Amino acid sequence: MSRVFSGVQPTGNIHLGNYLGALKQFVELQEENECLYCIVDEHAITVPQDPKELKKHILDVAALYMAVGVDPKKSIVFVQSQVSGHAELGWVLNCCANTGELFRMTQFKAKSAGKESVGAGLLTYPVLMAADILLYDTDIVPVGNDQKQHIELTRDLAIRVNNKYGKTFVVPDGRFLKAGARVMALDDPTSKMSKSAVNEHSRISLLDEPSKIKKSIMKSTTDSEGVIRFDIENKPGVSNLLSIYSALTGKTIEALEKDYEGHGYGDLKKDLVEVVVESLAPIQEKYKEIRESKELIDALNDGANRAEAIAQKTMKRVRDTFGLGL
Ligand code: AQP
Repeated sequence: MSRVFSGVQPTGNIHLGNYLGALKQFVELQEENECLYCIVDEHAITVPQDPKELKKHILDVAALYMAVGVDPKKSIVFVQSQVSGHAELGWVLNCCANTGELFRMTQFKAKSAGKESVGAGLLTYPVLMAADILLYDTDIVPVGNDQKQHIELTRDLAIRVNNKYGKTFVVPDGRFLKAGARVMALDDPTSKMSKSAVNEHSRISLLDEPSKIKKSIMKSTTDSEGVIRFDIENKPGVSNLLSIYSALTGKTIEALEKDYEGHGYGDLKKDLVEVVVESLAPIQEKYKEIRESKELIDALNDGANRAEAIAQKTMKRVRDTFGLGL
């Protein structure tokens, strides 16, 4: 049995990219592995957050995990800040990371672009992510493609410590899906779909109403060729719509290209609206039930206790490795 760890930031409602890139894997993996799924609230504060909204979003994301099928009886579902080992190991690993490698992270470059000054947490975010993963002796990290560089850094840090001090950390592997690993923004298919993008029509959130889903998909950027075929380089918009369609229905891209031979983009978009609305309806129904239930907080507290027990063992080993404490 492998140990699996992943997390999502409570920075807004989970969108199709988060779902297809990460959450779908969470559900698959929990059947045959020991899984820890975290709501990474300490990552969220690397950019300013409204405290009341953040607290609400933590529960929203937890309820969405469960609504898509993460079962808190099978998996450990918990909130990052309830286990102090994340911040503690984050500090230890900060002392092992080089500033040069952190400045090279593309996510840091993107989120700090054009700003005169940003919080130091934005720079060291990938180190905290490494701590999240290494704290649980994780073997597998199911994530979207955008996290590849951060997983590489996690592996580098683990190997660096193991080489210098002797085996301390398990070196994890990222797990990326073929379909859905990188869902692009609907208004700009050259950027990834993101919770924090200003244009709400750039994404489809799992809780969007059918009318909003329709508007976002019908407005989505395509091209002027008028032929429905998959070609990321020259037709990123149409390719993105085909990828979403394929990931939600299980139909291959080739089969979709055949189905839509001779059809216009309007037909593809209309059908995709139906596919998305139908796929999200059962998730939305379950979400409402779970979000209002008392069991949600009980499940998260129980998850935090179970995660804490694993984290304490790792932190004892880490303190011994680095000669910290008595
Ligand atoms: N567009 C995407 N396509 C596929 N996977 C994606 N993920 C994020 N965007 C896409 C995956 O979702 C998981 C959780 O991501 P996160 O919330 O921790 O952080 P993020 O990658 O920064 O996501 P967002 O939506 O872009 O949030 P903001 O806007 O707040 O930064 C990860 O596994 C990620 O790979």
